[in-house]
Amino acid sequence: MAKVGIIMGSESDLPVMQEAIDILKEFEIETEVDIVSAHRTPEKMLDYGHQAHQRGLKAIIAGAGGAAHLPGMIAAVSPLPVIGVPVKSSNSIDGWDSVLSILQMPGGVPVATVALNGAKNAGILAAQIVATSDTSILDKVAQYKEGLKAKVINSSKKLNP
Ligand code: RP5
Repeated sequence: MAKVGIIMGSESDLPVMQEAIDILKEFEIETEVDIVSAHRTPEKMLDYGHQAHQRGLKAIIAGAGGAAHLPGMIAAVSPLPVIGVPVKSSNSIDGWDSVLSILQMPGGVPVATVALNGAKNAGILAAQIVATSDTSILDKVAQYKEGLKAKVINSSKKLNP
């Protein structure tokens, strides 16, 4: 059963959002991936937001660019934690429009916003949410972090043998 829902406003967001899909695959967390547009398929968006938790999802990653309303609107109707990925899309001025649309949510409706095009971190954060109730995932996240540490130590050793 999928644990993390990954949605995006357009197929054009997929190259960025693929990083979330890939890292969750690395953690062996099942995902469901779909295109859900706040502006072009508003009914589908509301259905998705209302129903996601009933399918057993633990977190939703939502990516969108430009006037990026998808993450916030999903957060408005879903009780699940929503992680927003601002995408620097073709209709974005310079990315700030997506960042601010996703980041500046009103009180009571949080969206955990990652960096511009930061889908990999969104995936890791979703894995950490799943890990709070799954020790095997917790171990995998801990191993991942050890790997990050090892890489830096190796780079440092190469420069300072
Ligand atoms: C947003 O508009 C989508 O999330 C995408 O980032 C952007 C452009 O969409 P397309 O015109 O490429 O379909 O809603």
